[in-house]
Amino acid sequence: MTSKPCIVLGVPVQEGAGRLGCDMGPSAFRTAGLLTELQSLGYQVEDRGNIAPRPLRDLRHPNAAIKALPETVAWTEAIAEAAYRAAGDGMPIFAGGDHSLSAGSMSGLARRAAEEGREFFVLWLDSHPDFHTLATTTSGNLHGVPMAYATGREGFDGYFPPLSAPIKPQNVCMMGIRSVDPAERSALQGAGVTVHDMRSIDENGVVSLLDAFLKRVAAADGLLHVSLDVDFLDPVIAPGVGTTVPGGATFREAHLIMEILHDSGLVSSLDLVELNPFLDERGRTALLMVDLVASLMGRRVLDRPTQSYRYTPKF
Ligand code: Z70
Ligand code: MN
Ligand code: MN
Ligand code: MN
Repeated sequence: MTSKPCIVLGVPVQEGAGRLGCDMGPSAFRTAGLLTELQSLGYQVEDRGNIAPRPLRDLRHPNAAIKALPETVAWTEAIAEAAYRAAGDGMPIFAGGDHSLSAGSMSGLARRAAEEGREFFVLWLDSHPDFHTLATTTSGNLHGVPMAYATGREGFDGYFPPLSAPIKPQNVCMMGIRSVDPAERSALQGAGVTVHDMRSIDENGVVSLLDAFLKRVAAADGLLHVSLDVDFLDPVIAPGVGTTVPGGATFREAHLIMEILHDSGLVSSLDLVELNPFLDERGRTALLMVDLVASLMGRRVLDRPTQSYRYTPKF
């Protein structure tokens, strides 16, 4: 994977979700052992503490449904800058915080990748595509817009920070999708994003779908950002999230994805988002998320790599 240090950044943003509680996410990840797990896997770990938002500006948008636009913009500015800096120092791990944080993480990381002349890819593990623009969101919860913003869809100019390096939709692979609003569905049609819904996972299995994407990342010698929303997982195993959607990834599918990602050696950054400790049961969702990070970073049951790759990782 990487011998660079892991840089943990807490992002206690909650204004993008429809309810309170994600601000406790960074604490819950630390309490669940995020740092010690990484250290015990042999990584050097730097905890940069929690990011704070920039000062608020007065911003209004014609879509009256939108909630907390000044707050989300203030967070995005701060997160993007921290992401850009951290990507130069090691492997950034963003411990959220709601999914609006990915507007900042992806834009800052993509800017760094572009400066380094590297192609930037995203594996989006979520029940939602989060592909609304400011004009199309009906809930007004801005955790529903980060992918549209980071890929340079229209309508963010004058509100969100200008994008220096929009992510190519062709470089985005979504898995676990099962809750899509009508405007997102039509925007995804022909956008170029690879979307694997749960039906596709059931029909094909996670291994072949992930393999096909990782081959493309490897062929481009790309950087791979993984954005893991708690609601990717089935709510039976991960209840600590505000938007539970039935029919999610199983414990075994999620760990297998993480193990394959580890063996690929391609992952360069990670978002952990939407954990709501107020809704969790005795920390089990936080603990599961930390266990998944451990699998992603190289923990394995037996000392053998997963057997599935047909692409050639570039170590
Ligand atoms: C819905 C909306 C969403 C995350 C829920 C849900 C969006 N499409 N995103 N949880 N991470 O309200 O726009
Ligand atoms: Mn999401
Ligand atoms: Mn989601
Ligand atoms: Mn365990």
